[in-house]
Amino acid sequence: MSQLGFIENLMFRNFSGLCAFIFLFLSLQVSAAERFYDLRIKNITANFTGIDVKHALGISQTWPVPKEAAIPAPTLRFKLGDDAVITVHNDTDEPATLHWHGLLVPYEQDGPQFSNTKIIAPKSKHIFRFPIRHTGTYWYHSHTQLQEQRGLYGAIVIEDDQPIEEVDHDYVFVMSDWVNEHPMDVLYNLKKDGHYYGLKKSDMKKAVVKNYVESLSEEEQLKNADLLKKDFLGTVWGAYKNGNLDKYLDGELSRMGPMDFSDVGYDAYLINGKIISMLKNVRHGEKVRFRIINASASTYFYFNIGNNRNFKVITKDGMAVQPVKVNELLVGIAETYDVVFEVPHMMKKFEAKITAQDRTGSASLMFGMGEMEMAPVKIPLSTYEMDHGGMDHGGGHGGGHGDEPGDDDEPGDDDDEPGDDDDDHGDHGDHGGMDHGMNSMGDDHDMPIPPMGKTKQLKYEMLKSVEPTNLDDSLVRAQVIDLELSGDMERYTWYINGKPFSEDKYITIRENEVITFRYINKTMMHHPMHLHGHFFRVLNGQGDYAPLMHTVDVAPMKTVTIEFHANEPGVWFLHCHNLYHMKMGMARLVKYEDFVQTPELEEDQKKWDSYMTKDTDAFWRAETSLNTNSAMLDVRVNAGGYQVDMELEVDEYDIDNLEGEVMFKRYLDRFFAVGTGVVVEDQKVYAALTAAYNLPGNVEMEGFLRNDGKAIIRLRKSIPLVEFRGRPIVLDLEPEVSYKDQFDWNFRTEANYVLSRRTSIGLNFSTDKNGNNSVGFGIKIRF
Ligand SMILES: [Cu+2]
Repeated sequence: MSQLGFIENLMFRNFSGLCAFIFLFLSLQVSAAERFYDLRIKNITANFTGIDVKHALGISQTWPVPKEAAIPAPTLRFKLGDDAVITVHNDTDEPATLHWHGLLVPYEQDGPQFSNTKIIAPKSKHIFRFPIRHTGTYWYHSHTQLQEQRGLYGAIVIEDDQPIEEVDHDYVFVMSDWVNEHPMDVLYNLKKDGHYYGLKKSDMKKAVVKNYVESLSEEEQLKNADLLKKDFLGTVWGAYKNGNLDKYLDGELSRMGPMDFSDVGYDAYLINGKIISMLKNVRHGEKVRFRIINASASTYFYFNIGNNRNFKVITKDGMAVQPVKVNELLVGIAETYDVVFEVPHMMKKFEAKITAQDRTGSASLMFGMGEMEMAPVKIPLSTYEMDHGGMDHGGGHGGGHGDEPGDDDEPGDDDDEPGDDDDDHGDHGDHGGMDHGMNSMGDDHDMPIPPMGKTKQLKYEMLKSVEPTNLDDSLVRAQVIDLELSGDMERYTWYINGKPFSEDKYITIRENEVITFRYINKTMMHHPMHLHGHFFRVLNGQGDYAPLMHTVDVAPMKTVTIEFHANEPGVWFLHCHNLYHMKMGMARLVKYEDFVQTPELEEDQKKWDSYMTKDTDAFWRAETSLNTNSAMLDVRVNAGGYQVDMELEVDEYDIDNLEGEVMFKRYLDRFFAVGTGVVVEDQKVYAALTAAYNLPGNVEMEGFLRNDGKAIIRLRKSIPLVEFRGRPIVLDLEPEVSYKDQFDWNFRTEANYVLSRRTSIGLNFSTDKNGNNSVGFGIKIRF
């Protein structure tokens, strides 16, 4: 429907529409700077992978131009100095919110429920009004539940005051991740086991490798046959084969264990809502600007054009930076970059490609004409495999800490002569394997064929603001606030300074001071830390020209320092923009001292709080095994720092042999829990105290003290030994010693072959001090 048609529709078919039109017309007369949007949050059916997904959410636009609800939501465009007036109708039957990510807005217009803006109740609406104070590329998304993962996100473009660079085409480039399961189920699965998606991800990585190898010539296929044997399950044998046994042991010693770059096994990655799409009307020799927005819920993306062609980065998080030429970006969740490049004068079609950082998949946008020049395939890495030459992964950012191996001294960095702006591709064009998107500069490398050619990835250190960003020296500097980021994959809880959001909500700051946050990442994952309502300086070694950001990537095991002038009184969210991390605790509210929140919000919270998922919610999991010699049942119910563990075992299927315990525990920190409960043994029930501690080496130690004076200490260790046909064989060891009048011991071990998330088959063996041995086999089922 054309805009005129829409107005006609409003005027003649709908009286209230007519009134709205007259009102809008009048208000446009009053202030030409008011820019109206009328948006409707709707339930939609999405289908990205051949499966209809009914729980998707989209946004339709009824003003200024009607648009159907889709993923992503409509792009909102403004000019500097505009007054944005955005009416958001919630047509669904669940509460919703929208947050304007990166925009400086008054406190109560920011969006998040309970802290800033009232919930947009089902079948109601909310009008947002705020002045547009700066230019750039931003986005908006739901800040309620996991709606963002269901599709509630879209771009915001605020036109340049004066064009940063004249281009022929200016496109938004919204990247996102998609999972067919309901995101709440995804979260439940992760709460059962942080590595829940390990098998799915391994299968996806194997598929990427297989497709890649099959695309090669027969000769190359033979050379690369080893790729097909890669182990993506993090087994000890796999680590040994890759020469990474030390990293496996380090991970175990530090009790972190393996972490992939993303916790979720996604079904699709999207550019503007498409896995593969084509940009029409882009001609050779024309200049293109992509406004890259990472709107994904938990995926960092590599961005490449063609066979590692250069492009210029001109903004980060909407703020202009001194142009820097690179050929790869690693875009953190919720970050935005504007890049500019010229379509080379050659009869080729180019692939702009985004690859998920965990390398489970990609999405492509083609442009140009002629033979295809694809972007290099990023071969998935084994769990403990480091990138060869530090070329394209791992700690890509790490603001101010450029100590990544091979960061800046790779071959290929220096072939980027200044002044080759208009012909910045020649130096990559003469490498072989172009047909397969390969850049086989592998002669001097010991890898079979490097999966990537020369990459020059953007590092934060390269970002330099156009204008000085230094803060007035006369301002009072508050004490540096350390924010340590950590997580627990066992109970899937994420912490700042060892506490989830529920246990420590506020960081209080004083107006007009300079606030410094030092993010210390103690995990093997990246955390994109976003602060609402402010731009902060990232201290990356650029002095007065430190770049301004609203979201900063904190790379694994790295420290990043930011500072800002506290001049936006209010209460503002500070959180990891990995949606699942935020929801499970990695969040705070930055509160200006003496700032009083509107009482309305408290009322709102009373009304809607029970609807919201929290890091203290209860999640359960269960496992049962039926063996020839025994049966077992384990149930765990976890709610924040509280946990109930029930473990029962019946030997020889004789109820007289029932053994086990039910324990109620309180976690005092990530590794240590104390509790009380009952122990069953020899047809008697005892009261008991318990203490559980996760020892370095990821050995679980549990002690029990029974009311009859018996003391028991049990150790548990699980070792993924080896992969067989894409599935792991896991060895469990469980020695136990006890004392009452005399020492006693028993030992149990199992080897299980994991068939699926649900089932394993295995052998077990147990023995004790009295020489009672038992061997059995059976099946294990997880719920
Ligand atoms: Cu995070």
